Amino acid sequence: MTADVADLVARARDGEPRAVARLISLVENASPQLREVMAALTPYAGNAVVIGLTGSPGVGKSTTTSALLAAYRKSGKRVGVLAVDPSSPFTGGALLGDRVRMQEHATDSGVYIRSMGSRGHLGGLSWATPQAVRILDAAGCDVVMVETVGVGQAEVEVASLADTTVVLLAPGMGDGIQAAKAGILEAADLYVVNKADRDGADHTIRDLRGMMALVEDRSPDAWQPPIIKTIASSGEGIADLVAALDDHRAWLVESGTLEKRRAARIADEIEAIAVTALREQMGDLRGGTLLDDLAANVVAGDTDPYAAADELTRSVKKSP
Ligand SMILES: Nc1nc2c(ncn2[C@@H]2O[C@H](COP(=O)(O)OP(=O)(O)OP(=O)(O)O)[C@@H](O)[C@H]2O)c(=O)[nH]1
Ligand SMILES: [Mg+2]
Repeated sequence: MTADVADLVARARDGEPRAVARLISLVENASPQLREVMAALTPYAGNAVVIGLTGSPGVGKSTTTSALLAAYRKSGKRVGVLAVDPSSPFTGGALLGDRVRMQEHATDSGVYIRSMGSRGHLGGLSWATPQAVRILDAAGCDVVMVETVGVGQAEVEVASLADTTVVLLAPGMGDGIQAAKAGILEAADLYVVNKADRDGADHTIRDLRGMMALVEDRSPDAWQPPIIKTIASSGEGIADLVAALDDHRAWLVESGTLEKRRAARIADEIEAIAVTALREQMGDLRGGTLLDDLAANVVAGDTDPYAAADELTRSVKKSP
């Protein structure tokens, strides 16, 4: 079904939740109308503070997000939440727990909460997430939080979509530190050691400090990621987390890092859109048989993979 984009965009900018939901569905379904949506929305985006939260399954990302949401709502801010599951091909389902945990906010008109899976479409989450963030941003959210499960490369990518990336750990979850080793350490602007009511929180902090020392940037203007201890389920430490997020925001603006990060992020987004378009074109070439034909030629020894790739890219350039 085609949507009246101008009308949807106008209603979304008025803060109508159903219009916002509809626009995000266009992203999820990789609708051809997205081009028009993004052209209409981009002038109104760029005001929201985008916070990424990542960490191993069960560390308390949703509980923390929900607590932050409550804190931001108290100060009158409009808040969007995207719960992104890189491993889930479906929307909903796997993230039902999040819905329950965020239920208390469900009837608040200053809040949008949305779960997103990759649905296995081309480009995946690195393609879809920034567009969904832009919709929430243009719809007037002051803060957009993106929750992703820390399971691998995908969360590093999604984390890089945020202005500020929060990495959560919890005591007794050695794999949390393991995940930190796998590259997320460079992406972290803030650490949260959640479940501080459990034994071993201080041990986790010590381990983390050891890991951080290995990647520490000692230049005088560099940001030093703080470690915040929280009990998200009772709200303890959440005020400290809000303060640390504000500090990081101020540093981002003053150091000029915010602008640089945003430009880098948009470059990634443009690349993801272009690569997706190129892949689609390759798939469409000669009714989708060109790649198969080339592969057959390589198998038969008539050509080599490089020459075949050249032919493929030549064909893409030729197609409109
Ligand atoms: N004891 C304790 N439990 C907590 C705390 N924070 C969250 N929990 C509990 O830990 C469990 C997992 O919390 P979630 O917020 O769903 O964790 P998550 O990281 O979003 O989980 P996934 O999205 O499944 O990766 C829930 O049962 C929470 O109630 C805490 O500070 N202390
Ligand atoms: Mg969660």
